[in-house]
Amino acid sequence: MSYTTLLTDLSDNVFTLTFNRPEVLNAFNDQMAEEVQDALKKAERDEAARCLVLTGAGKGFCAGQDLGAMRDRAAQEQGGDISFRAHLLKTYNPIVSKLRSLEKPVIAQINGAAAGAGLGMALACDLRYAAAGAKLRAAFSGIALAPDSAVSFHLPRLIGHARAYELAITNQPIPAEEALPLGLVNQVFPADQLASAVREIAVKLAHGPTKAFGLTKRAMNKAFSMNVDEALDYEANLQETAGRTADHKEGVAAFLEKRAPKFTGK
Ligand code: LHQ
Repeated sequence: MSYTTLLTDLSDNVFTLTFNRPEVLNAFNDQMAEEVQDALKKAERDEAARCLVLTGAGKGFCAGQDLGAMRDRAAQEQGGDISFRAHLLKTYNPIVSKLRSLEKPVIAQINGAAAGAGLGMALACDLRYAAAGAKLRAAFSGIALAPDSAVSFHLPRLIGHARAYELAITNQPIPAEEALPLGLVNQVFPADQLASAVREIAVKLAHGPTKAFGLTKRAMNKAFSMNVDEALDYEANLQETAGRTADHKEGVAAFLEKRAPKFTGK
């Protein structure tokens, strides 16, 4: 599949997916939703892709649903109604689900506004690095909608119920500098240094023990729905798998030989 709404790149074991509809701050139309799903499947399958970076072309990260495209589609539908449920099941839900289940580190490089489903994409990533001045905004209540794209799931887990609910219903924009102490982003960089700083982090992660990183993600995905004994048992199972990887053997050997490990992701 060749893409018209995305740019993709695989180099140094980092798979970069750039939303590329800058004229609408990379808002999603149906084509982009389909292409993102395809690209994520490729990144998941490709063993050379050991870390993913999601970012946006131009001055935005992603402004969520393209509201103009939605209006145009509604005008074409009989009666003017679109099933939002059907739309979500076909577009954002599989993307968010894949971002969470994909067992490689996924970074959101938030270069500019992240709103609505675009905020959902950023929150579904494992790590968030933002440009100073980039704004995060729930946006849903601005058009009288409730959160989707797992914003209602991730936001309270990241910042607690009261703040999450407040951001959702007030629709107040959160600049990256304020998002940092809230725990919404991991780090903020000057806008002109964001790409190179994220690249450095991503390349480092892409040369790490990919299987162990993936198992760590699997464990933490489950952690909130288990009690401590279940978590201990689950960890023991995952450690059985991690302990059998070539990277584990290499890590121990490197430690004992007092040298840096060379992880291959196997
Ligand atoms: C846009 C958009 C956009 C089209 C900026 N669409 N053009 C929705 C519907 C149904 C079912 C299920 O799910 C969903 C999920 C959702 O995502 S709902 C939330 C949809 N998103 C929004 O409501 C966000 C709307 N955008 C904004 O609030 C602002 O644009 C933000 C805060 C993102 C950025 O503000 P600014 O930096 O001031 O940029 P801007 O507003 O000037 O936008 C720049 C251009 O991008 C502008 O076009 P123009 O031709 O005037 O330059 C905007 O119209 C266009 N744009 N977002 N979502």
